[in-house]
Amino acid sequence: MNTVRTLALVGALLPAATAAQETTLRFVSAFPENGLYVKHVMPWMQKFNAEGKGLLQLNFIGSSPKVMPSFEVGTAVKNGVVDIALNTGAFYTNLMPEADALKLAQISAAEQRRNGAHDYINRIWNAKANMQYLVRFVEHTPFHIYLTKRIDKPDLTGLKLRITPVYRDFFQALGATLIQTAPAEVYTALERGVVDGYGWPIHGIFDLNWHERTKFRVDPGFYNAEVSLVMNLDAYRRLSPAQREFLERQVLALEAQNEVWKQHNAEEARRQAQAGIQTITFDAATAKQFVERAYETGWAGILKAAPDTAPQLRRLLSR
Ligand code: 173
Repeated sequence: MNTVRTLALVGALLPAATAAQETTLRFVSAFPENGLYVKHVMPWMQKFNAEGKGLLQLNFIGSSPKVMPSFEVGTAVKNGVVDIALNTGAFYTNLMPEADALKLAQISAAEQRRNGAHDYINRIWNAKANMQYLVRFVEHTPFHIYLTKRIDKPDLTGLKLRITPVYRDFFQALGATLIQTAPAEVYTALERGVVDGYGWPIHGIFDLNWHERTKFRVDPGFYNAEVSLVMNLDAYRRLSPAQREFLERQVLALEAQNEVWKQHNAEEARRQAQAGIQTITFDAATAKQFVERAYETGWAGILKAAPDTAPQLRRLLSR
């Protein structure tokens, strides 16, 4: 082939080769669209897409329950139906019991990168769920028990509580009757009196109007709410080094914002008080036992379901 023809050929191929370098990833949220997690991630996604032109783009397909049920998003990531999901481990325990262990972390996401927890999580997530665990963007956030009826000690006997796997072992130990629902079904369950309360983080109860049906919050909170971005492992491995480096930089920038939850959570607690939600508190010794019981029952559940990995996870995630 002569030089002129070779150059013409290279010229013809170049635009196509450049265009092929841009990859678009399908992004789904397992939490509702009008909720605070999607709102938190949207500005980040816009910046991602602005800076990633020609390299990597996120295409927001939508959220649960509209696009698919919350508890099916994990499987969609595993199978590659979705490339990236905004999700929490409690919604994909069907793939592996370890998914729900991240709520038990007592060290920050940044510390988890430093002490090897993040890499260990990825070993499990890669092997068992065909997922790359990209970034935890919610932390510093306790869960609470919210009730329509008053209790005066940590005893849920005779009460029906809405749960996800997050709360199952703890609420069961406290004597509750358990009813699992996705976030989208909590309001109706409260409205119809199907439940007397629910587990949920300190923030976000106004997003779907649950405050209208909530009379009490039990203090103290327990655990550490986890919401993360997870990616289909095949899609992750298909990325070029430049795309991976860009993605890594973007997710670290998202993680670097995690301190905002501290302030936000304090504001949400004030807003709950203003909405007339009363706090139920215990004496100091009872409160301490309550939180210890939460961790004991939580780890017992993970240890039983995943005896090979739970001890190491516990060492890496505990203080
Ligand atoms: O739906 C839930 O109560 C739940 O499991 C969860 C997990 C993390 C953040 C918010 C809710």
